[in-house]
Amino acid sequence: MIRNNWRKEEIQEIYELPLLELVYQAATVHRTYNNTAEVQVCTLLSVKTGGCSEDCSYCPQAARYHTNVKVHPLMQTEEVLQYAEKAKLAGSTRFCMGAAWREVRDNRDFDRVLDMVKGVNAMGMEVCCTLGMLTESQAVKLADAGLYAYNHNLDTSPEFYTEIISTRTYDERLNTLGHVRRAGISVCCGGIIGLGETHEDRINMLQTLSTLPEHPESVPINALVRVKGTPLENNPKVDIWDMVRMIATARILMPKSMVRLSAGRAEMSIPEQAFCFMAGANSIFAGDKLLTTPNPSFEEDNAMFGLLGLNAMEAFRGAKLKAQSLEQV
Ligand code: SAM
Ligand code: DTB
Ligand code: SF4
Repeated sequence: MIRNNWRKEEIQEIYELPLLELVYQAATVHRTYNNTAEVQVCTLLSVKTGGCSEDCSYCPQAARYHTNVKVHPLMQTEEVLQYAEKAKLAGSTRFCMGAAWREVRDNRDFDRVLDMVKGVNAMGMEVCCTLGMLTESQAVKLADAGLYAYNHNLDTSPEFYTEIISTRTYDERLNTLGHVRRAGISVCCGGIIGLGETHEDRINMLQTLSTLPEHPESVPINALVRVKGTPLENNPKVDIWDMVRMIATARILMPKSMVRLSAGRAEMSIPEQAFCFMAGANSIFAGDKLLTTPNPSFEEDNAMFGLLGLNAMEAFRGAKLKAQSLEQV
């Protein structure tokens, strides 16, 4: 049963289960609702890099921190489509374009992003964007251009959020998510662990996600990538068991969502990643770069998939399953 009324105490009870019992329960939910051999393969491209006005303390692209990220204005459409083609040939079915913007403005850059969306959509890939805050009419324009999904993370709990970001509010994030949902775009929304939050903050973030009117179709769980020059550069490395616990709890709360083992894989061994798949992760970012930081290569991931008996999920699988379940109602 899909529930949107999870209480904090119930989530805490799941989150605090002995680790192997938690993984067992999550794996059971996973095989009840999903094909456990299938993993969605997404590729990210930073189409506008660095120079961002925000103060997100984890982010290497914020202009105010002195990181090694080179500022790059919005890429040309042709070049982006070449990257998308390469990602498709390497087996990706979702292509996600990221821009270091606070919000979308109605200008020529946005028109160019709409062209990119049309181009990637025409290649038969699921096209996703993460461009910051959106108005309702911008969400509709993206949907009309063929945008399949929009990524906008809550990042952490409502309570801890102000410790991490001061230049925008949690409610603004939730408003954008509402605009995306109402425009009929698939919602991709998750968070980061390792920011210095407590277990309670993680539980509260999971509660916010799992009590949205509809669960996000994708829930990325990122381990903080500690980038030199950001305020969080000296945070301790995320413990693998914390990642497993987070993924397993997300899987139990949101049985049908794609739970994405997102940032942080470059610092994880294959056995560690295998544990995350066991705990219900069924999506990854592939390709040797996330937005600005390293990630395992396509070759390494293909070898891992071979070893673990995993297959890349076909494109539009989520949409097809949703249509089928609506037919059955
Ligand atoms: N500027 C837009 C925004 O903030 O919505 C889109 C791009 S932003 C880089 C997308 C997401 O990447 C953030 O919300 C955050 O969850 C994640 N992210 C950024 N830097 C990260 C890091 N160092 N480690 C892990 N995740 C990170
Ligand atoms: C998400 O949840 N993680 C991705 C994607 N959505 C946009 C971004 C991770 C960024 C990691 C730091 C970087 O490479 O700059
Ligand atoms: Fe800018 Fe997004 Fe990075 Fe925040 S997370 S600084 S909004 S690019």
